[in-house]
Amino acid sequence: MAKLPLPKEEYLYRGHAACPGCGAPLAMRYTMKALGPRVIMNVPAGCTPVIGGVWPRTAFKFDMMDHAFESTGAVSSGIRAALDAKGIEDATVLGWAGDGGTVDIGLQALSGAVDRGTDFIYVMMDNEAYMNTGIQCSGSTPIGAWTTTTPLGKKCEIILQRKKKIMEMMVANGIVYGATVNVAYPEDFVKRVRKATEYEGPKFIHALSPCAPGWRVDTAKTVEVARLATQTNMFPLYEVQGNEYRLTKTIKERKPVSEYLKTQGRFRRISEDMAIKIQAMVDEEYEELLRKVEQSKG
Ligand SMILES: Cc1ncc(C[n+]2csc(CCOP(=O)(O)OP(=O)(O)O)c2C)c(N)n1
Repeated sequence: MAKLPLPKEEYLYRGHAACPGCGAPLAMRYTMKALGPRVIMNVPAGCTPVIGGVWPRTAFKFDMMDHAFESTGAVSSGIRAALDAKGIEDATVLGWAGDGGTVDIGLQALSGAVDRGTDFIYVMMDNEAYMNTGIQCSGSTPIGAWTTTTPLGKKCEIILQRKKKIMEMMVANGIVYGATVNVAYPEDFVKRVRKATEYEGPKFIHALSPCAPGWRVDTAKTVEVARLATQTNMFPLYEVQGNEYRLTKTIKERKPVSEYLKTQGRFRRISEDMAIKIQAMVDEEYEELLRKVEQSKG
């Protein structure tokens, strides 16, 4: 892939309060490099407002508004309406929430904002659990993962749940542009967020972002692990314009899912049988994605 020169500007000061190895500051840096400083970011409870640090100091070099957990979509529509009323056209409204705040608790407000056709970008920072309150399972926790609310007993079946298909839900809801991105691929990340700015209306970015304590990973390895998620097709990278799908990263030599699973303590109790089932599920979902890509070409 041709390398995109990343803008030098940084919108996150050093000394922020993220854990070592956290993907969220990377996701924020790449998003802000793509959008520049004319951004009004609104964030519910979760890791992100904590990463900014304790008032009166902040690590963020941009406007950020903190609000109630369920409201990211509604607050985004409100900010957009206020900007429109004032005739301000050059600012981007950025809704930013964790997976819990998106696929579960904030889903209704997000759906409403998309339904209203709000001109905004929504980034779902997916660390695959409610991390800020101590690693509880969310609707985006992947199949087979340990969390504090899905403890691993002898019967692993209790955690055989799939991630909610949030991109599919958003496409059905009527987004004008959607993309999956991964902090392990910065150039692609910046490209997709930049592309989102070219469209008017609701845009949805699904960003995979590791959490070292939650995924039970060495803090130095999180980017490596995130990259494996895409190299194994656990988290394929693609974009959707209207209903048209396009792969944004083609993996020439796909690695087995077991390689991804074994890098993380949260999957440590997965049996061989279950790993085979997960591989089959990943293959099936990837085939489904390829079918959509093919149909889009025709
Ligand atoms: C309505 C409501 N329910 C629960 C909480 C408690 N709470 C604060 S942060 C958080 C976890 C957020 O998880 P997620 O949205 O996945 O973001 P992350 O912490 O992983 O960044 C929870 C449950 C809250 N603040 N408001």
